[in-house]
Amino acid sequence: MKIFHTSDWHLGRTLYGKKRYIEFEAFLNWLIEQIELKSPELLIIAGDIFDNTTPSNKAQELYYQFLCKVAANTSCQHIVIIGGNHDSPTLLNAPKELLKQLKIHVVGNISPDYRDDVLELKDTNGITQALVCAIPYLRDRDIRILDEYELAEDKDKNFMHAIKDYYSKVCEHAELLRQQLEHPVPIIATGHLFVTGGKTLKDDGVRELYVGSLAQFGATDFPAGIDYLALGHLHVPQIIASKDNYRYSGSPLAMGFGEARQQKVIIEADISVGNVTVNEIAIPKFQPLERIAGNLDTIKLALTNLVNRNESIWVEVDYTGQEIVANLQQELQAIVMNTQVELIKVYNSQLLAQVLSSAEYEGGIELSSLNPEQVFDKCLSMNNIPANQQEELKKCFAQIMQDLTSNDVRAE
Ligand SMILES: [Mn+2]
Repeated sequence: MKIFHTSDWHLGRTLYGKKRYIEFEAFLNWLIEQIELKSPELLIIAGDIFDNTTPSNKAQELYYQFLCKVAANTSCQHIVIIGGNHDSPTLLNAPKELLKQLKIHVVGNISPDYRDDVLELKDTNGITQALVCAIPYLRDRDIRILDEYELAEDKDKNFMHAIKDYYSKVCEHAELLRQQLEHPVPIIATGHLFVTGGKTLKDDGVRELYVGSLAQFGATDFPAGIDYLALGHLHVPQIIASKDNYRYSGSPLAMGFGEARQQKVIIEADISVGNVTVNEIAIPKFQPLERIAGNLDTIKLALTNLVNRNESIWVEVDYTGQEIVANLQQELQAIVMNTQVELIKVYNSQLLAQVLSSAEYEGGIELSSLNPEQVFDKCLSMNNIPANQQEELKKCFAQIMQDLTSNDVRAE
């Protein structure tokens, strides 16, 4: 069976407030072309379809238009979609039954009976082609009965055990189904989680899954018998533990300037029982991003070179020079004015460092230059919170931040 594996679309994500719908649309159109060209029978989208739990109508429109085009106009017979940590499980699941009619299988969160999360995919003649273990991002409350007396140090460990158990029992059920079939078919598993040893890049937009967690999920914790493992969550495409058939496809778009130069891909895999051939298909860069760092002269020169390329480029500048340049933004803006180069973000590290180290804000710094953690740190020091309490408070803050972004606010 030939499949396409992609993940982490983050539809609706912005770059410092700049909307990126043109890029998302270009990617989806490109993906449809690839599906027409290579004719996969199955497309897997391994979570983080949307960037947040309340995606805009525009983001949803892109998603449904894409699904409709693939179902109606291509030979791709099945689409499997799982929820990621950024997704609202109930939002993904709302049209589940309707999409099922188009052979689009959505698993936003786990089913009441885990056996239902093993999908038996059939061809047009009704012959089973593959079994797919579709395991969305697992939240603690989904897979465990929470015990309020549980010790904090046991929590991580018990939760991680529950995740491993869940993967085991779903895959065991798939194995059982496989043995009952007349012809052996491949087992494909898809999940959204962090596997120990996975690569991330600074600024790639991957949100920590479990705050302060020491418990880990390793490559050897996946049950045996999986012919291909399609993972989502990490945004850098990669192979897990040197196993060519265990992969993260990574995100289709660079999520931040830090990964602007990284080649994004989708995975094409030909899967039969015990045998997989894998190929990465490079995704074009729909919007060139560039990151420039250095002193004023370096930045001005680099910026001029970008202007001379005469194409649309979005730029992030990080001024790291020694002297304080108060009107940096204006000086750089003068270079790119009336050109195709757009300054998306200018970091003035010197000015920032000065402001962060002084006791009071004296203006000149934008709040958007700071992340919430930096603001919280600043708050701790301004209020003279003793060092021995800071650690615990920072942990609580991180937990609150995570709850704010991962709660399924419209679930009822
Ligand atoms: Mn993601």
